[in-house]
Amino acid sequence: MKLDTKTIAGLAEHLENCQLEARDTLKITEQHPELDWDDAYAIQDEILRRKLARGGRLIGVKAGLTSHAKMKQMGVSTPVFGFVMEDYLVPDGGEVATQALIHPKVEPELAFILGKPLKGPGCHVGHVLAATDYILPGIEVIDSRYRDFKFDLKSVVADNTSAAKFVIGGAPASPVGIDLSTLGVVMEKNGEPVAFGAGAAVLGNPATAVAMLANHLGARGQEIPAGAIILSGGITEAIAVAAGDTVTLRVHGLGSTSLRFN
Ligand code: 0L1
Ligand code: MG
Repeated sequence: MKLDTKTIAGLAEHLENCQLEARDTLKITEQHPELDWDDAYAIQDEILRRKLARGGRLIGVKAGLTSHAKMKQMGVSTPVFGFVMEDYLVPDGGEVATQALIHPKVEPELAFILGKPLKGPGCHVGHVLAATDYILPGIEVIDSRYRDFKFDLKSVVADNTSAAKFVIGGAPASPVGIDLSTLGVVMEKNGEPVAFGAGAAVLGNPATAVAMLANHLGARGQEIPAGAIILSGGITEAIAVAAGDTVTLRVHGLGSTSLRFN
């Protein structure tokens, strides 16, 4: 690690305040070009610690930048991992206060709900399918705290991978027997299809992203507990939204979920 504990705590406080006050900032590597991967995840961990200390509840984890479309959109080449809190979850068909966000975008994802804990290293797709109770359509609302979404990967990790809100819903189904690679998704904004794809866009199979996430946490001595919600990453590029927009995600055989920005 290149940063000391005080600097990590200060950067976590700064980034979390930007989230809580819906204001943007320059990427933190401008001030701290020496910041390394361990520093970036330590800042993310400190943001989580702050939320838990205030009574927040951790309900899941997420993989980001898992599709080639998304990697190309952001000019990066590796996935990143973050967490989601209970107050990020929007009821299916519910509303998101746009004013509480900086510049939200939406991503069509698959959510995995674990029936059993998942732990790396050595986690693979078979383990993910065996541990998953059910999968559901999920829309992630990302809201980078960095001005104009201009960042590098380490700054994004420190900023908890732009996590802000998400909705899940539709018809839960066991992933066993479903070909997740050919699972088709259509995301609509105000009734118009704006993004299409299939599960294969996420590293060939969204369960691969979940296995990578379990291995990432396993390398840090952590497991994903039973009951956790896992967002496996955007299947298409992210789509910008504004107040008044309604977004619906339809996934073949798994129904639909939606939210509205007020
Ligand atoms: O969930 C995601 O793929 C977001 C990763 C962070 C990058 C971004 O803000 O687009
Ligand atoms: Mg995402």
